[in-house]
Amino acid sequence: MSRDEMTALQGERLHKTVETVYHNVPFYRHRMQELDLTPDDIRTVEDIVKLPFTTKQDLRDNYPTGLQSAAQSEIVRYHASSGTTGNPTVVGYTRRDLEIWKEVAARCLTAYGVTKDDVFSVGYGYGLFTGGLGVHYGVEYIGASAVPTSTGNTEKHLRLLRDLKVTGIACTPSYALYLAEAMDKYGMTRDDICLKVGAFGAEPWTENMRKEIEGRLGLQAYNIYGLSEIMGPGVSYECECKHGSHISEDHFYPEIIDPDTLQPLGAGKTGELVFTTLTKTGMPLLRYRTKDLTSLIDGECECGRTNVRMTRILGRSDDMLIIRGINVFPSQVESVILDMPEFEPVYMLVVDRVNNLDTLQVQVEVRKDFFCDEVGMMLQLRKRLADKLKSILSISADVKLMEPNSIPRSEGKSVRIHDKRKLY
Ligand code: DLL
Repeated sequence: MSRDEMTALQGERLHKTVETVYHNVPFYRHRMQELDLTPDDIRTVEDIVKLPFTTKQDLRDNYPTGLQSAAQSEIVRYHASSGTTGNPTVVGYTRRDLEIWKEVAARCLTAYGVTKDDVFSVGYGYGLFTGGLGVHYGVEYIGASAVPTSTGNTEKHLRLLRDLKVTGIACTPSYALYLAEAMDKYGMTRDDICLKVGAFGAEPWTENMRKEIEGRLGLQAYNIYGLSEIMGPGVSYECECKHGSHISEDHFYPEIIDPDTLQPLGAGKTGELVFTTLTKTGMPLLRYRTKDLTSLIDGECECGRTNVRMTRILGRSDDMLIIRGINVFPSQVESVILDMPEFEPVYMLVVDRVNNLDTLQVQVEVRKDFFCDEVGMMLQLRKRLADKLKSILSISADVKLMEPNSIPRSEGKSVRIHDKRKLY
């Protein structure tokens, strides 16, 4: 599509989206009324800057379904991802949303060269996380054979890669490296498998990791990006040029803003990525602040695709950590600790990568009155905290109980995260 055609289509879809949320979502109607806006003020994509932003906090404040636009009877699926504290972010999809999601996921796979002749292993988690089911339906849609391996059980995964002659795989880049390592352990080499392509995302990765994964698994490694609030995997994807990820901008309109001033930044400038959904009907979002830092690459790609590209995610403008593909906010850990009278509100999260798998250790100070030499009691306390953390974070943390006053206090901003992972 030419730029002019795309801009016209986006303007039309934007107007329709704004009209829909204005009438169906009180949150947006009030925000727009505060700004003295009606849907008629939003006609072209240039008008988007008049609209209010949406944040994860807004989703939390309207938990669970306050921002839903479609009637309950129209929602056919829910997914959920981590909120900044206890409440997850819930996203409802209509049948039409799932159709579009399937199509954008299939676009990614097609760009990687996947066809109906491929056997494709989906190694993202199936469940509330969007990775598994999101990629799965794209694989089926193009007629390739989906193998829903999900996460865990690496030995069975490797066996299936070999025996089903799997040619494509989707998983986090760190899990891809973990698989490569496990192959050594089980006495397999890359000649025992016939992988050709991999779709890696859900967490940041680098060019060096790409080289390493490609070398060890013998495949072409491509980026896949997405977030559940906007859809899930498939918001953007690399093509064979591996120079930026093409955004499905006919469905998700991207902007880059300065995270401090909230002003739009020009082409090529690095800032926070913001998306407005253009076709979603379950929970359309206006100017959703992803907190992901990146820049947009204008102009046509050598592959011939005309849709705009984004560079790799360079970081976040908030303190969200991605651990084993799961989003973790330090504030979630804090809220659990503050709820338990046995602990001081002093803690430290130590994140590391051991054998290509992320680890999380939560160090927390036990209050003087509760600290004791009785091992059984301390073990019980440790287990209670570990269980609560597991249920809130969806990943296991190694809890380390610390003596009162043993975690260093800082004079300025407290340092609560020690991320030892090196994205080399
Ligand atoms: O991670 C969706 C997804 C699943 C994408 C599978 C790709 C593959 P959430 O759990 O909502 O959704 O997390 C979204 O993960 O805002 C980024 O910070 C990060 N992220 C996702 N993909 C990439 C990527 C899924 N390719 C958050 N590179 C986003 C860097 C990524 N970060």
